[in-house]
Amino acid sequence: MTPERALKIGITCYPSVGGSGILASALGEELARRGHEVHFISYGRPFRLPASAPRLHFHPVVINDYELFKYPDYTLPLSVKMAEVTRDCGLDLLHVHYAVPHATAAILARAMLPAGRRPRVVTTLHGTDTTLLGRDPGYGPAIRHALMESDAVTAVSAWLRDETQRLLAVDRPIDVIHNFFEPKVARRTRAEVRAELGLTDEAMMLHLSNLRPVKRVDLLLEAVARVRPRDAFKLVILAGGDFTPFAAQVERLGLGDRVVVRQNVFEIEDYLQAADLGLFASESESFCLSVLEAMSFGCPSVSTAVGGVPEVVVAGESGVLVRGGDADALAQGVESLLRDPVKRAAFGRAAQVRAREKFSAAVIVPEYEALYRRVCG
Ligand code: GMT
Repeated sequence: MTPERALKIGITCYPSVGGSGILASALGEELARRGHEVHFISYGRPFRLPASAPRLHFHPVVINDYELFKYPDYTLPLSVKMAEVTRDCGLDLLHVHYAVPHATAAILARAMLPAGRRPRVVTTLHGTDTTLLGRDPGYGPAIRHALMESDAVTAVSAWLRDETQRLLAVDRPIDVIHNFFEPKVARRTRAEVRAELGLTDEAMMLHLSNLRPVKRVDLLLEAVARVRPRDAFKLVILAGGDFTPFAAQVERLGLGDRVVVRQNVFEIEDYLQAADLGLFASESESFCLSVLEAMSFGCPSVSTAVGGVPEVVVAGESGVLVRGGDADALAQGVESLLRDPVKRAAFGRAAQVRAREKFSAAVIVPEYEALYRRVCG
């Protein structure tokens, strides 16, 4: 049997803190490790991408801020760069993460190239590109067009696939390829991290997110304030956004000595391995990569059962899921795990096994490779 030819893949994502960029970076790294040539095309180097690795390339998109325009445009220079890299490096396909504006730019790039040099376009939907922007009449029709014109569309959960088909009336097939997480080795010991956070005997409750309104950090703090006994835990927040708007609420709820915030942390593994439970109160979540990151370290979470989260966590087995918007239920879920370390450990073990068996690179990356082979013919 002849070995399959390595592919030349362009990847576009948001390079800053955010689940879609994290996933796209990890995918690019894994594809390059498997022998493919991977070209990232974006306005900045994705923050979790290694500084250098074999077969991994980065092509910056330069955006000029012309006085003529009130708002600088990114879509056109991105499409020109995509076309240029496809032509110069002989890319087989462009895989764009988050539809806006990446899918539109890829469709335009493909149209700019002569027949025979055109790349296949694969669009991966991550969540708010459908659930927020898809509802916006100023974006919806353009997103729908880009999805209909893509050679393949994937969604990170079955829930997101169904939402996309419903909200955008997209009657084409959408492949579900769940997210994956490949934990790196922590740099510090659990004891070192706990000492840095000022933890003694308390359980470490962890929340990590970009703190956008959809994450309902306000609800999360309300829930934490109801947890008893209050000296049984500390809440550690790894903030990929500005926490200062929540400082007043922390004070009002008397949580000043219970909450520790770390801003823009790169070594998340250090904190994940030290955590005893995760807490997530999102009002919408297509997947929730952070829950999976915690699971990979044997850390079970209490989370709202919204969107695709029930596809990640098996309630009562690998974590606790509660009704969205319910601070009491979140607090009770946390207490149930704080009170019962044996149950917590059992959930943690089940979570880690599930993360490895369902959502590891070894399971998910071949699904993307199979999809690429399918569209490339
Ligand atoms: O809204 C965010 O949290 C960012 C957004 C993104 O595109 O970076 O996250 C979405 O994609 C993540 C990776 O696939 C998913 O884990 C998140 O659940 C999803 N967020 C929402 O659906 C709100």
